[in-house]
Amino acid sequence: MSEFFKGIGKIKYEGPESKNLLAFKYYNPDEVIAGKTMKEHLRFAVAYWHTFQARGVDMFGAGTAQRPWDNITDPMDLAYAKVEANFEFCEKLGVPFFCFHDRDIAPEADDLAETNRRLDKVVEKIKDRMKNSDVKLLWGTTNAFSHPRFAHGASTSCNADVFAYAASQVKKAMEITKELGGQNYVFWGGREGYETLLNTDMKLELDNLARFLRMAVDYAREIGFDGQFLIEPKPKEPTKHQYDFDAATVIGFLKSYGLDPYFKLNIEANHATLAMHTFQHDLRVARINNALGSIDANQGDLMLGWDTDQFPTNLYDTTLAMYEVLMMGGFTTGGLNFDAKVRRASFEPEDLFYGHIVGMDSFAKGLKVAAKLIEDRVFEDFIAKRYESYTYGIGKDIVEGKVGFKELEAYTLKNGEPKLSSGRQELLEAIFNQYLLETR
Ligand code: XUL
Ligand code: CO
Repeated sequence: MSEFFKGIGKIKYEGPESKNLLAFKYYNPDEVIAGKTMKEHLRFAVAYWHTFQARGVDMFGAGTAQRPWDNITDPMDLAYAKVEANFEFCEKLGVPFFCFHDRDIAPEADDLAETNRRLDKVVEKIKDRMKNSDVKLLWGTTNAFSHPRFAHGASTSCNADVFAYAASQVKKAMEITKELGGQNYVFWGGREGYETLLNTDMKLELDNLARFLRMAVDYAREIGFDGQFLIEPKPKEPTKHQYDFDAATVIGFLKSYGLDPYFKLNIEANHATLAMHTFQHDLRVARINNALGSIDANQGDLMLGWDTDQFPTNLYDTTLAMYEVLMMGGFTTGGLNFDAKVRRASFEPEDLFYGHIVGMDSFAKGLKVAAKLIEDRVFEDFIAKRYESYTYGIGKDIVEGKVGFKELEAYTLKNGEPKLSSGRQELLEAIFNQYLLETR
């Protein structure tokens, strides 16, 4: 077995004082925080597409990536090499999971039968490699957006043959995800949206999307796939208007089609901010609806209107994300998948390590700070006090459904003008800063 990332050994925890750029400063896998090890809390995953497929192509130029497998020309040999590279990379970083699209792991052939045979071969190779590795599959998914046949969408295409093709693809991807012990299966509506209503039957497209998801639920039951189904919201890109706009839209959609018992959400930071929400907002919407399943850990550039998929470095965001995860009691099948790519100018293999290391450290630090904030009930006590008026008197009667408009009018006429308290946002931000700076 050849080594791809030569010169880079196992990345170790060296603590906050270390100056070693290829070491963790905060991610200490065995350190126990709030009853679990960091490794168990964070459940990091490497995204196959960004790490082993992406070449740094942009609208204005060709790929810039220099990768240790660039000399391999045969497409299947290249696919096998990337399997090796994936395990080597995850093992060196100590990342316990990876995630893939069907088309990331095996190249598409001219017909579906041959494409599926190729997939089977690579899956065998992955299974084989898993036998002597602790690295597992967090989730699998389908790429039903890159090929030109998906120009009008996949399950929301105007063409029923495309719906059928996409279904065949998801069927196979679900089978291989099961075979590899994948703990979740993700649906990101790649081109499930529209450009103009002048040519779009929105009602039929949404009904078909629901029909497609129902078929997936039925097929999972048939083959005994018990991984968690996840939908990943995104408001725009590639289509102008994606149907899975944000967490609230997806939850409403699932409920109106009776699909909510079968799906949770995979919340991606950069998708939330494209929808003009904070990352924490979409995590909170998912959490309070018992629908927070997993996270695509990245960050966007707030000055750019597209999905830049950068490695997460913003400690405010990672702390507030881990706050939501801890408040829901931690991940079960989900985890933190680095749906993140190095910048086009960061073209050397070691940049892949720097990106993941800073992402892992940022979330480890976020976990520590969030755990401390929760332990000290910093926000909980403040919030409980802020809403205290609903725990007695008229507020309690409102919550318990004991009063209506007539009683409330009588109450207001008797009590006069309400007396308010300050929201203390600045104070809370100062306390948050203090925890961020003082937690080691
Ligand atoms: C696209 C995106 C996808 C999904 C999986 O913006 O996030 O990579 O995570 O299809
Ligand atoms: Co994603």
